Amino acid sequence: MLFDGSIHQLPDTDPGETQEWLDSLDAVVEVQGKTRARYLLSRLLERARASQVSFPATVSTPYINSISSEYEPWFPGDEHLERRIRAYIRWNAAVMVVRANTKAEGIGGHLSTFASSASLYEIGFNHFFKGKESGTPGDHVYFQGHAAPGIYARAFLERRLNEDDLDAFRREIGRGGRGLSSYPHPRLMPDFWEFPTVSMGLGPLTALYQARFNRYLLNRKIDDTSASRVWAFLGDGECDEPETLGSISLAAREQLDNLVFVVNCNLQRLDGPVRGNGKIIQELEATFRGAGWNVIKVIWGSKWDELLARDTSGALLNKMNTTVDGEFQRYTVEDGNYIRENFFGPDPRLREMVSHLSDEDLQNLPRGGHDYRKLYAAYRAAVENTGSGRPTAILCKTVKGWTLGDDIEGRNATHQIKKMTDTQLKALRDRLHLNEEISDADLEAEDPPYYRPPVDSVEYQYMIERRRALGGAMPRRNTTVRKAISLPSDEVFKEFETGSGDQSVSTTMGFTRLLRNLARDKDFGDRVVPIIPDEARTFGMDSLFRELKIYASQGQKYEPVDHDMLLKYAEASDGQILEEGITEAGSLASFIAAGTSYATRGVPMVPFYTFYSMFGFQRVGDLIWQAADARARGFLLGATAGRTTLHGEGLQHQDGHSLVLASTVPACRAYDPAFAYEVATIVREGIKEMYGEAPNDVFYYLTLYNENYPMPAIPESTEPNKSIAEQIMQGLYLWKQAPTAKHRASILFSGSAHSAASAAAAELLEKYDVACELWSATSYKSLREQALEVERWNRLHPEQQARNPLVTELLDGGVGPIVAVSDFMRIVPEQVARFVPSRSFTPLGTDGMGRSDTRTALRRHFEIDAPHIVVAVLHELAKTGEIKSEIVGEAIKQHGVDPEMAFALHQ
Ligand SMILES: Cc1ncc(C[n+]2csc(CCOP(=O)(O)OP(=O)(O)O)c2C)c(N)n1
Ligand SMILES: [Mg+2]
Repeated sequence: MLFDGSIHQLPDTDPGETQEWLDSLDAVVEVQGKTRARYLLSRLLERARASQVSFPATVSTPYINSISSEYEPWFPGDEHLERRIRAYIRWNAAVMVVRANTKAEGIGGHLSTFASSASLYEIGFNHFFKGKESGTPGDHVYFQGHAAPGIYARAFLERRLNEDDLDAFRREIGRGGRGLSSYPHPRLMPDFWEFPTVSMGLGPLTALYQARFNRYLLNRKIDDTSASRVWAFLGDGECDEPETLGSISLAAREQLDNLVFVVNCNLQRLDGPVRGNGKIIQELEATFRGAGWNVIKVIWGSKWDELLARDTSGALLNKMNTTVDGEFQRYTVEDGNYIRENFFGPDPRLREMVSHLSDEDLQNLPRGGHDYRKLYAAYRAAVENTGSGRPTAILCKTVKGWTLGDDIEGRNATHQIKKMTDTQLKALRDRLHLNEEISDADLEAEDPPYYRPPVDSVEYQYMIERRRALGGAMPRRNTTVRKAISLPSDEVFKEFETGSGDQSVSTTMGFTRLLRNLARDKDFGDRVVPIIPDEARTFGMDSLFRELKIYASQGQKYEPVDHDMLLKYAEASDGQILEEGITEAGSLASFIAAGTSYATRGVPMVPFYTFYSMFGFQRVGDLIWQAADARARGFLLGATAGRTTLHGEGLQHQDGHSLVLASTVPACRAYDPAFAYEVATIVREGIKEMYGEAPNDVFYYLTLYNENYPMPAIPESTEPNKSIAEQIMQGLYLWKQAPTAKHRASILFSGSAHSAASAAAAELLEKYDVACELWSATSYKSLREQALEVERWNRLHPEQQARNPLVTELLDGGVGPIVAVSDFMRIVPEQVARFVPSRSFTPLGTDGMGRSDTRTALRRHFEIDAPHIVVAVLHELAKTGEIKSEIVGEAIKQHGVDPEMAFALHQ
């Protein structure tokens, strides 16, 4: 802040001159008042800035437009035509929601969000948003989710959609799945929507990181992104989400002047006012300016300019500054007389100021967000701000439900209104001046009609010409590759097949080595995007700093403390590693930007986001879901996985359930590898699946453990026509065949549980004459999905020979009990239990909250150590009478297992 004590610590080099300035100010305050004093100070600050006298920015300005009318640029559009086009779009957007809800009660949709933001979008469509038609990626526009009907309505006018399409709004099943999705969902409309936004806060966050990723691509000389601007449209209520504002300082730090936030400040959210007792625009201005953004406020429409020009006393400005949002909302629903009495009336100077205006005039004094000239000026300023190094936030004051009539506009319930009566529709038609296009008779029909001007109309020609000039219709998602990717050579993966000999290493170390190999690959290496949230040292990935360098848009302006060390903290403007700092949400946003680059930029990039397992799915699960919607490709690596393998950290760190959460994400392939060759195989095959000739829009989740053990070599396949690689990808393979013995059993292990499984197998053979085969279960999720598919096929093809799920095929014909053990909850292996009906299936896992202790103690506590596996196998054998129950009892005793110990399921 400007006004603090720090100035008194500096020497006053000319006290006389200082005193003169202060006296002048005192005189102005005394004689002409505070308003005049403020005015003079602001002019001085403006002059100082123009003379390059830098001083800390003030964080807030008065409650008026940032751009005064004399600085507004010439408006290059045809006002009349644009108003007509907006009217058509407004009409169709409302009608599609109304029709949807008449046809299917409760199907929902939103009228009032788009009604408040129609001009915000139309100024963009007609004058700013760059499309992709010329073969370039154009601008990246993040539409506010609840404004979707308006975006469809424009596409309808442009002939990209027809009436049937509009009638399929929110009807995403049927018509071969070609409905209009309720919100922007690339998953459901992959040729239309590019960016999912509807989970509040995630749109602005991902837009910000998209702008940052564009700079990353530019600085790394992978793609020239300089012509692409990122526009994010968001709600004022949405700004309460921590994700919305949480990263804005990054945008300023990274000098993202390629980023524009347009905040639709209709002063309302779903239930009521965003800041009834305050002023959301002022609050946001201070927040964004404080973070270093260029803020442009568009508060008042042109008709206010004349009033402000006559505000010599400052009374109007004062009234604007001191009226809270709750009151402003009230003025939108009351008549002109109420405004006269309550806004202007109490102060005789203001009452006099508007005495020449009728009540209707007062009611029609518009907010800035409905004034296309003001909006045009703001957007122009944002675009011209390129080069300043500052991102721009445009704060537009609008009315929620604008034009929708007295019952809807500005009402607290407006967000939820989905239906309009005939009378309301008639009023809307009149308000939009569509009487010629839509007759009373039209409105009496069962459904209100859509309307679009014919192809040879001037309106149609105008809007098409505008879009043509700007590079074609939007939004449009396209996956044409501009810069092809070459897959890594097999060499990269080879070394992992032979194992690590006697050397003990972890799968995390194996992965780090693999990542380095991938980044070194001659053709593929460039496309690798390692992402880490301040955890590289934990994972031993700091070894990559020096070789790959940490991305820092401004390079490294200092010599790091560890400059003379091998693992120095090396930053560079073309660095490859995105070291995000402590933000899992930001890291995931980078993952999404990199993982969708194949579509947004036509440049496939391969993100490897390595994070603290526990702070993945449960911390940023909604962003992972959004990644799935966005059709992101890439690898999520949950390091320090397992509730007992990560042992000293306690219950907030030890993850035994990410695989459960991963099983809820359809587009996620989840793996729990035990060995380095499994990790390498999954990454190799994953790259092929996601970036090969027929790419799939999925992403991979792999657990990585920090327990060191000798990595075995890849075993021989025991299946005649299937490689081990194929079997690893399918989720289960025979890792070690059973020896011969009296009894038989199968032990399934995943991840770090393999050592307990091997130890148990050895003991069972030696002491109890039980021969165990050992299976590595790399993905229960894959096994289950395949089984569900087969099960369904069988149900729907009752007259054909039933097929067997893979897991049934592999296990059901075996002999003896199955015990499945992992460092995750029991529900993970249980996903496939019912597909092995003829054998008993006992899952062992880490249900309950974590603890800090040694691995040995933890594995005993969670009952996943070798003795517990032995007991489980023996118990199942006893149940079938193969062995006596006393033998189980003895084993329990012998291993010091306390059968009466409380089961810590809820602890
Ligand atoms: C994370 C999340 N929480 C809640 C919602 C439900 N929701 C949808 S719109 C909305 C209100 C939006 O208000 P605002 O951001 O001001 O947008 P407006 O419609 O007013 O433009 C809410 C709470 C959501 N979509 N996402
Ligand atoms: Mg709002």
